[in-house]
Amino acid sequence: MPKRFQNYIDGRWVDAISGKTFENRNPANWDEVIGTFPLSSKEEVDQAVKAARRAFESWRLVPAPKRGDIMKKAGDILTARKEEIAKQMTREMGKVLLETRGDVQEGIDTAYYGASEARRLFGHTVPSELPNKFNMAMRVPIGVAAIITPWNFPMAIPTWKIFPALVCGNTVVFKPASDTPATATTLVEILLEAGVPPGVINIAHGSGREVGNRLVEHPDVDLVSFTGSTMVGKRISEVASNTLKRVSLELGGKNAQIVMDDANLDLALEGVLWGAFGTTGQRCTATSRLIVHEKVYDKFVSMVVDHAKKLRLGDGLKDNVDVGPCINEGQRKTVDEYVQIGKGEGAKVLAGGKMAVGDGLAKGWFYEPTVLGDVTPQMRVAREEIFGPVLSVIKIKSLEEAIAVSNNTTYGLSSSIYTQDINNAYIAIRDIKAGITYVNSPTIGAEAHMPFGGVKETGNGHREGGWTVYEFYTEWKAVYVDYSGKLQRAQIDNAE
Ligand code: UN1
Repeated sequence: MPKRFQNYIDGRWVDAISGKTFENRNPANWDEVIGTFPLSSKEEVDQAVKAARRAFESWRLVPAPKRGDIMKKAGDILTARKEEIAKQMTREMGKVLLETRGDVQEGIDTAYYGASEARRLFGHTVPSELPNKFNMAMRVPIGVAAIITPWNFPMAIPTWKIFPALVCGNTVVFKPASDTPATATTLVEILLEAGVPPGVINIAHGSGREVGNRLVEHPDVDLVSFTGSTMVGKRISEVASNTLKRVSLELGGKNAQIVMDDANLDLALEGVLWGAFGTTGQRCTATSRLIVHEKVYDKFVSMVVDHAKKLRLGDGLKDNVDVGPCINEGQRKTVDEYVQIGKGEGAKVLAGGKMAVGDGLAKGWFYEPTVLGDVTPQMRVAREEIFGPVLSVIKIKSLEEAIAVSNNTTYGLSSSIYTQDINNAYIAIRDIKAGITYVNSPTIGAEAHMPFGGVKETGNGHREGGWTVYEFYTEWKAVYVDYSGKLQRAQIDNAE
């Protein structure tokens, strides 16, 4: 019998009110059921929001450093359980063990960063324009945060959102992706073990249409943090505007790695393989385009193709595997559709280009690591997010053209340039329109204590990670303390 998981609402582990469940299966072996999960409805969301609202009144009064101590403890538990969680995550969503360990590590880093930020949460003191008066601006908690997360970083992304939300004194209703509900449940268990009080964290499993939508429209939810597609992000933004919620959106990407004629090609090769095919290309930061200078194009593209063909597909729990499956049937289909669209537009399939079959692959959603050559910037495979193991290669003649091509997308999350010329590097840093630019490293690999997010249709201006996310989860309160003992009128009593 597969394990039966539950929601955690108002301090209790419970089934869906309807009793309905959904299954979660291993994408590398669809015969393997990870567990069954409650298929929640609006009622569960309403209960969770009510509990979170009630809990907010006491949680906001817990000193921030004490809340930080709980995050520290959560980090310690994650550290102790790292290997076990990584294995569960690989079974649940397919990426290789090396990467799921990294995913847990990102959660650990986020926990320890949060614990330290809890002792800062700096405000400002500002001189008053009047005598015997003290001005300060301080951060205050906001209320109930709805946290809606994707499946590609089942531990890291929820921690990016939930830890700072809690450190800042907000309470949480968590709606994880239906493809990774087990890892999400583990995170909630860890937070409870670390000392998060009942009601402060709630988890409701189910569909975006039902659970996610209700959270976004709910009048008593103050904050929504969402990572996912641009299409869904726009819809969330629209719905949330009816109740004037603060919304943080982390959306799609079409990230490019530029390789200049002076680049160290061996280094650039390692970078592009890791960036394009790590997590089976299913990162919002994945390298989806490779922009190569014409002088090294033939040489570098053949290096990439040779190595892409050698990548070993399989169950990510096995040692000799480089690339896991796509997350589900729909995603693999989308990948294949894009490859067909690319071919139709005139791109050449240089490696991969089809669903992978063979030993140990028959029951998983595997797709061969794919390199598309002769891609032009106008093609859909050069502009649209694919979210799979597909790399579109574009030839350019100059740095200026490389940057223009890199910018030729509605997205702006991550970017990369390989060059040994410091002038090229700084021009790229200045002119690439993206939230993140790497020099001589791939488009993936953001660190937990740096701002994470993008421009254009990648987001709505907020950042996750680092000190920046603490802006999102707090509100500023301006405080004036007049100790003059008389009425002092700003703008009037200090006039000449
Ligand atoms: C994502 O794909 O949504 O920089 C997050 C990276 C990881 C985070 C990716 N640290 O690729």
